[in-house]
Amino acid sequence: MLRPLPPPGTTHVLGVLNLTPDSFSDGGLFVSGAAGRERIDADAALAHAARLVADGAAMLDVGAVSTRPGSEAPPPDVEWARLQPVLARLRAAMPVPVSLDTTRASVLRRALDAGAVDALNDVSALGDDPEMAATAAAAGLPVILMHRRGTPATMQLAPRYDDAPREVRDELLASAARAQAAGIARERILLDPGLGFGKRVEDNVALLAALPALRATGHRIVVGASRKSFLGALTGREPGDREHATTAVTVLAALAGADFVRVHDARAAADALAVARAVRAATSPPGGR
Ligand code: PMM
Repeated sequence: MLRPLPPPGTTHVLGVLNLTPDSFSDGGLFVSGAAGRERIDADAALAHAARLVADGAAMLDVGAVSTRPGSEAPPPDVEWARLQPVLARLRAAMPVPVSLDTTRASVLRRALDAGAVDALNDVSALGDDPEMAATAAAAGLPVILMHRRGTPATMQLAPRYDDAPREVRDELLASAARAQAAGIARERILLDPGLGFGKRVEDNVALLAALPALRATGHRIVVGASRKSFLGALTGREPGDREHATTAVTVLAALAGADFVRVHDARAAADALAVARAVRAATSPPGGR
């Protein structure tokens, strides 16, 4: 049985659990050792997930492939070998829905067989694997379609947009139409502008400014800015020191009506959202007082 996503109408924390040796801000916490002989510290990963939930994550996003600019994906068997020791235990131990951050249908199928996933988070918007849309549709999964130009290996080489918000929205809507044609119900399709994925600093900023237009598509929205390099460019801070900048994006996303913020530090986000929610609730509707 799939667990339903947290309800619409407010912004939720989507807590990140990266089972990777090489993610840019939290790689190597739970996966260590040489390729082919990796060691997964499942207990530490579970403890981290429990802390994310205790800190306010309403959903967990688990991934085992780094999408860091310039990175190459490992084979699907390596991806699954990282997920397998953690995923089913995690799903059983945690009271929240779990999304799987993968672009491979074979990996999603194994996770579904393990009864360990409630949603798909696909950073290729179902584009990398021709079997992904049908696999997600058959399972009735909600899907997060994230916008990306190019692949992680190439995406930051020369990103260029004339009008990033319009182009990203149009490309996401085209992805959503393909997902619907494959049998995924419209209300199960969430859109994510893919901050940092083939975008310049100014594109990321413009995309944040234009979140209300993405929300106006009627799809639920996910925003992932946590510790990303555009925040480093704006603040001069290293990845481990971008939490305040991340929190600023959390507030901006909440005020723009985003449904999820995908973050590494659930506590900072949950606190910021509590304040943003209270202020939104106290804001008079147009024509009101
Ligand atoms: N960012 C990363 C990975 N997966 N998924 C979605 N939907 N949105 C994102 O912005 C996103 C993602 C890269 O960040 P990480 O390496 O810290 O997980």
